[in-house]
Amino acid sequence: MTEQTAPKSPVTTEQFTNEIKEQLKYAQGITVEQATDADIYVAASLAVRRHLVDSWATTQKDMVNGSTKAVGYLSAEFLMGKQLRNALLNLGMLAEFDDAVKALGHDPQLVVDSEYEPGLGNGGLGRLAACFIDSLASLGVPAFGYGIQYKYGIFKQEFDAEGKQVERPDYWLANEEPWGHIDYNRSQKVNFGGQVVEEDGKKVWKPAWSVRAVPVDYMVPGYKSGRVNTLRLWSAKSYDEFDLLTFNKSEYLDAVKPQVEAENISKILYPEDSTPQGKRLRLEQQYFFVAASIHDAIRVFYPGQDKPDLTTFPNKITFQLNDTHPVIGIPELMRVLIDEYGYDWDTAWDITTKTFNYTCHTLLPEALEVWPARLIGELLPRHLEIINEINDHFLEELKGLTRDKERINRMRIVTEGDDPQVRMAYLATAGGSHVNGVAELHSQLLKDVTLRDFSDLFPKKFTNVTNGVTPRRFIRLANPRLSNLITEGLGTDKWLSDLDLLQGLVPLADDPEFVKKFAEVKHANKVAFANFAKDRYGFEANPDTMFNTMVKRLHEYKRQSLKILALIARYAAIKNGTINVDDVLPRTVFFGAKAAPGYYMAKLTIQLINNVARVVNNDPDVKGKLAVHFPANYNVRLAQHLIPATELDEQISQAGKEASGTGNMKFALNGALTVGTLDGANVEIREKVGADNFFLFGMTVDEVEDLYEKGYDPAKYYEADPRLKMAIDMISNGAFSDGDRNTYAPLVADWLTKDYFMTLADFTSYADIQYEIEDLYRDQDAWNRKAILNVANTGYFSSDRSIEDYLERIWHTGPLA
Ligand code: Z16
Repeated sequence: MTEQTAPKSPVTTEQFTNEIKEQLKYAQGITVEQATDADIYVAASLAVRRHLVDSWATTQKDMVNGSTKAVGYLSAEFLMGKQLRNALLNLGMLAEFDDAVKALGHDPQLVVDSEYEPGLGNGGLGRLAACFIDSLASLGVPAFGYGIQYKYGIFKQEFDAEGKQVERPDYWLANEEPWGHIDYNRSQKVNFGGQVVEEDGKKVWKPAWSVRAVPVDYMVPGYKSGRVNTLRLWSAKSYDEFDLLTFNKSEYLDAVKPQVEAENISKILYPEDSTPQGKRLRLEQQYFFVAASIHDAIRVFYPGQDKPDLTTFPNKITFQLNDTHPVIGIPELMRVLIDEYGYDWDTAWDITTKTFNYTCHTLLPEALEVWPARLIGELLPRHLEIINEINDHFLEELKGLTRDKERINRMRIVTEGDDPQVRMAYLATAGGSHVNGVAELHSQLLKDVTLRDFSDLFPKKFTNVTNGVTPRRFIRLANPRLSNLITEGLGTDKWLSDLDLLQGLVPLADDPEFVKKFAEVKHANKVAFANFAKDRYGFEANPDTMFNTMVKRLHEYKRQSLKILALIARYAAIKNGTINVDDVLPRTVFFGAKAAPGYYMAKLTIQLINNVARVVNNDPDVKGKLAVHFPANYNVRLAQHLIPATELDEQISQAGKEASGTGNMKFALNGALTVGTLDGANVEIREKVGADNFFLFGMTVDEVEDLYEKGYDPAKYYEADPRLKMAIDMISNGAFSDGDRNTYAPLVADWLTKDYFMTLADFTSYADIQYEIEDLYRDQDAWNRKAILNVANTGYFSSDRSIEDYLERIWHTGPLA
């Protein structure tokens, strides 16, 4: 007997069918006969939403009235993915939905597919925020996600005839969007520009223009908690009043321009993953959503109070700063407390530092935001004053802690010189209670390298919280076959809210019956993906080959180039007979990756991958042995289809560069084996699954460091491994550019002379481990045993566990009573 603890549907199929009909009729004015799949989608979504509102209201009420501190997760990105099936799962209505939709004459899958995926994030950081708010709600912790409702999400990727990336606007709000609730009556005014003047000895900010921040609320249902939290995304609207303008009215058109352009603030998501561009509009976005959120929290927690006692603010809510993007919130809260509520500096600082905590998501120095003080001064003159004052106070504090003047100078929040810069990571570290990295190795490197001076002087501030992913979306919804098998194997479905229970599968890895079922599930997922790919992208993938996947943003440090070089080497070896065709393990390689539109090398790498795919897939010599597919526009939906079908996952960044990775967790939990370096969360995944069940290769962080110190010469590696030489020469000779030798010359030149991320140095060990991988794969039982052990031992990587760690180490709060 299997214990089913999943939520029970609040409606029968008949009731839900009627609710959909009602929505169609009264909200949309459409008859059942006229309704398209998209109409049914809207109607069903609105009907489902109604089943959440009571819990939503109670959660809000309990949050405000109770004594449990709430969490405010401040994030410029929330990469939510589609909403409908997630809401159905949490309500226990998946089956009722399917049956109701069928009763209305529609295909449930097509109805679900009508939802346009909200892509309000770039990659890992945005998806992590989405997993975290899912877990907060599922654990019953009162929380707000605070962010921006961009009108245009991450661009839609297409490939042109030459295989180059083309970006198309993602106008996701062009169609009816039933999930967001616009609440005009809870809007906030956000000011910009102007000057600071002194009035009665007090600093008064006279802004030049302002924008109206209108909240769009998304319900965030918890799994089995009965709680529904809020994701509040701010949308910018202009005011029709110009009374704040301090301009000369004769220059009316010039003067109103900023006002007219106000709505631009929430127009578009910046498509840079970990390489900020330092653009004015981006700072406007950051301040816009953070200022609105802070004011909103004060409104929510001190309803109707003119003179609230804000010394209690840190007991009401704790703000988590997701990367440096929302760090302007620190001087904003200081400004609010001092200028608007009349607190003295020390009291304001005490409240502020108790309220904020900062998560760092990177090790790349160029990813840590640094804003020119001049720009901050133009947009937020009062904030610049406060930042300078924070800097002064901080330097004073440091003098009490160390006599090392150089160290104090290195730690300046605002740099010296005629073009001073504000280091947002330093501001966040000084202005909050805790700083955390996102995997053990990353947190260690933060302490030892990136924020070394800070951790030496404030060791207690630093902690680690290893990332996680939600098992609801990434196992249950993405992989129902495996979910059913897990439930059958464990005799309960409780694992969905207590992922450590997966441990119970360990003995089943040695049960031939279970291994067989597991193999069947994986194969069925491969077949399903092949059908999906054929239908959606028009390519044929053979499910009887190994499915090998590398999906993530395109970045040099992630080393898609290592994968493509090894693949070309293998292709060449088959063609020139270095390996016997009969000894080649048939493999299908999938890539998915978007490049930042201005990232030249990344875009060239995309072009190369597409052209390698074109050449390999059309070469009869390797037919049935090697195929390469690069479906465009990798997004959450494609992830949900591809991850469950994957057998071998690639996590091959240069050691010390990937802060954590979260794809690695999703793959392991779905029964893929990983080939990876000792980087980010790979280290912990390998520890949990056991070294025997992980394909480790490449240099360690220390080895990378040593080689760098010694002086790295990539050309040496090119000469030393004939496989590598062959691969690079083929690219140079135009094998993937119709004979043109120039197309990839910049890539080749970079590899041979710079190779900043040491792709060439790791090539040999990467190419060598492929033999091990293929030998194991030939023994399907042995492979599947290891794959099961990956599933069984990675329950730790549930975002529920991450949130529990945040609660214990940083937030010091918990579920509502
Ligand atoms: C991002 O997605 C990440 C870091 C960053 O500074 C900016 C963005 Cl947009 C990623 C990291 O690269 C990745 O290693 C990590 O797993 C993810 O954030 C979530 O922590």
